[in-house]
Amino acid sequence: MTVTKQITFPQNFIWGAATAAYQIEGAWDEDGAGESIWDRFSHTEGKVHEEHCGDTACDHYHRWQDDLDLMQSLNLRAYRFSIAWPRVLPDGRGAVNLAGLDYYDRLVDGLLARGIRPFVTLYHWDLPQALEDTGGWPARSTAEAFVEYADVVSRRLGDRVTDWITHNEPWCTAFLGHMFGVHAPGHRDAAKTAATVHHTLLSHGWAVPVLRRNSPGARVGIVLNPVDVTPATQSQADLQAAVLQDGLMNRLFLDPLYGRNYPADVVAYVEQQGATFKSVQPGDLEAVAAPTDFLGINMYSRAVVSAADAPDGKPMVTDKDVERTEMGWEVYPPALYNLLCRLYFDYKPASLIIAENGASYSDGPDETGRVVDTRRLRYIRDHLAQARRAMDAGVPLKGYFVWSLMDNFEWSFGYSQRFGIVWVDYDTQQRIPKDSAFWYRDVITNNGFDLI
Ligand code: IFM
Repeated sequence: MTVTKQITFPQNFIWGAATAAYQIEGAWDEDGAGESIWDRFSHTEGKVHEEHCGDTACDHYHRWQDDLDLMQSLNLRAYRFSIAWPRVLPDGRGAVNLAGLDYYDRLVDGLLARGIRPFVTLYHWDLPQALEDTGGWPARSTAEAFVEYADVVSRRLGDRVTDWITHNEPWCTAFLGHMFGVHAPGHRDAAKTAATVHHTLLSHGWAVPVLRRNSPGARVGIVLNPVDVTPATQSQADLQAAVLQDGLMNRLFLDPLYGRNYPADVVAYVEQQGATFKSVQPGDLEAVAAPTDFLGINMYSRAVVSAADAPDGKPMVTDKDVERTEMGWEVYPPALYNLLCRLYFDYKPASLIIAENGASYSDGPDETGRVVDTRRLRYIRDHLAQARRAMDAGVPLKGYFVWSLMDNFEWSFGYSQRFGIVWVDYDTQQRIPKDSAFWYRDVITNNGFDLI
């Protein structure tokens, strides 16, 4: 006998999908846009899979109206997108490119006209190259420039946007971009990494009151990529490695954001690597800990840590025979429950949203044109069940955004990884909703689903 369990969500639960500017927009140099560090990085030989770049991506910059219609047909209640800083401020600060602002203005109006709530991310990794040239995130002046940018954008959109996200995954900005060199701007430097951690968080804290002033009554938060860390064994060495990993990926960001200063063990580790947190000035930590309305988390997998692995903060699995997505990431839905409970009961954010969750599988159209992506559907379903479990345990989870609305440019992996619930044919720019999209549409309609 098959046992069916009904999973239902509160009436006002926010059902959404997420994207980011560089990953979908294309039109990288149109209408006065400035160069971003991702333009420079992807145009540099050897940085991205098969020299792919975001020059055209999903051509969303030109096709946004059709894409908004598609979102509406999928019954999405919210859409999380990011603003390309160099489109608005081509030099990073100073002269505003009105054409860039107008574009996002139209996008917001288009969403609202379709009953879709915009969640705006200000920084999803596409720093203006001009700011990189004056020191990038390791320089305090970039944090100051971010506040000017937040001011310009929120003055224009703040009367209609009610949900603001300052940064997406500052861990990636700092570590992938400045320590491991696999993301723009491609540095491998511990000192730059530490300074980037601080300046991204500082820019967040400084921007919060600006967003509140320009967008009265709006909700403001940050999105992190915290990880559920598990030691591979109960050995002392593995336990210690797991504590450090948790420190580097989680506490290094969460502790200062929630008023606890940078964690001493991580600071000591960073100093062993020859870097310091000397960029912290009096008053900074108070600014970083500005109260927010929600904490957004992006969750894909977990980290099983052993002392034998370098403590580099990358989600990893031991060589167990586990189910993985095509990114090689372990599929482990209970990690979402663990993470949500840990974050809420340890840090007590005012509320939480799952700002990204999803999976890379390359299933494409069959001979009838249908995209049967059963593994993605199951992945989303099982994670939603864990999210509901965390809500039952008392976690104030307010929304869920699937990553991603459509297949797109997956950073150093180029177009080789497909996370979308909508298939994109990059030659024709045709969009085909996958089975997971239709399933998700029905989840939204019913505010839940049957778990068989
Ligand atoms: O595509 C990215 C996104 O830009 C940030 N979070 C993780 C996703 C999948 O790697």
